[in-house]
Amino acid sequence: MNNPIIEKIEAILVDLPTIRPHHLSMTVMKKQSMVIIRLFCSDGIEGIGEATTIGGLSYGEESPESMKLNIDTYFAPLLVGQDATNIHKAMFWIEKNIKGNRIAKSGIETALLDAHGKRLGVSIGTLLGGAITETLPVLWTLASGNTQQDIEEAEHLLTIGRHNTFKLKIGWQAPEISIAHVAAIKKALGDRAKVTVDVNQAWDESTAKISIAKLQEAGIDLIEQPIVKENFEGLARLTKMFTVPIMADEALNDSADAYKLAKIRGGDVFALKIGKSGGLHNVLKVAAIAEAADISLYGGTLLEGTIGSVASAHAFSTLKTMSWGTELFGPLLLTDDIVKTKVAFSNASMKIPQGPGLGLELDLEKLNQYKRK
Ligand code: MUC
Ligand code: MG
Repeated sequence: MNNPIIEKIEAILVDLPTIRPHHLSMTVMKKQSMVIIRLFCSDGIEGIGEATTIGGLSYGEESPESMKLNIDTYFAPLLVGQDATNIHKAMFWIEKNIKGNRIAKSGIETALLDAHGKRLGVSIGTLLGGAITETLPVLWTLASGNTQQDIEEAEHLLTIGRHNTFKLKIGWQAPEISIAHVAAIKKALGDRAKVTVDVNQAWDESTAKISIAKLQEAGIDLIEQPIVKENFEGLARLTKMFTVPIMADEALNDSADAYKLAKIRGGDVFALKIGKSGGLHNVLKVAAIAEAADISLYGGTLLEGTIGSVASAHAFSTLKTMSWGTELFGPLLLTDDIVKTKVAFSNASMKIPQGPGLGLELDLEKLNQYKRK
């Protein structure tokens, strides 16, 4: 009997409003734009995936619009007619013919895995070799742009028990203002919460040296990507200089980056993201290099909605230890969703859906409502 083939791929631009403006060093988000992928197979099975970045072209080289265009023009013709059950072969074919475009590749691989999981009646975690956990710790990012509002937001989330770790997005103001903001929040929350910061590459190395010393003094738990992504040696120098752990985010994409960074210990922690690495299998290769180098793991996000966040969660659930937890809170930053069953977040963690594939079902009415017209 012949295996089912991929018959059609649709890439749909979806814009969902955020619950409040989200301030990062490179942009202020008032909505999230995602590319939702529908992959139809000849056995009647549909797989779904998500390709999402942050702030148009402000985070990286792929924009939502370029991802849709490239999926329609290049990915789909390569995939239509291919065996829908052989994910490695389909991704190998894509890799051979398409350079870069890692976020789009991740969305496509997610849709292939979702379809195959549905076909076999198993979750993506099972397809990847088996999940070690069905829940993952999830922090919340405070980024309203206002210190007092951030404190109130954190207090509320601590009271309802939804989160106990907060990441602050800094670097969009002068370093002294950023540090005062962080110190005020840490002082208000005290030992009741862990506080981490993400500078998103905003400082040069000498500013980072001065500023991280002050953040360490203020009791901050983790410093994420303080300097430009290309400065690997700088990350290594900062890692050596401070007790507070330094995390590589934008510097780390695929396993080649992981290898180079691990060799010079450019970070105590690696931020894993399926989009940065070009998919779920690739992110696990990055994790393997980190594990071999005794570098800790953190489950990162590109602020994906539910589909991308759950895909990430399935990959992360197969890892032995995620010492720094995850930031898969993307769905909670959005006012609405395009899946029927929302993911449950409580006790500072998320419950990973265990149904076949991703364990999610698209809400076609909502998809149509938020689809870019
Ligand atoms: C990033 O750079 O880590 C993660 C949380 C958040 O608010 O933004 C992201 C991206
Ligand atoms: Mg980051």
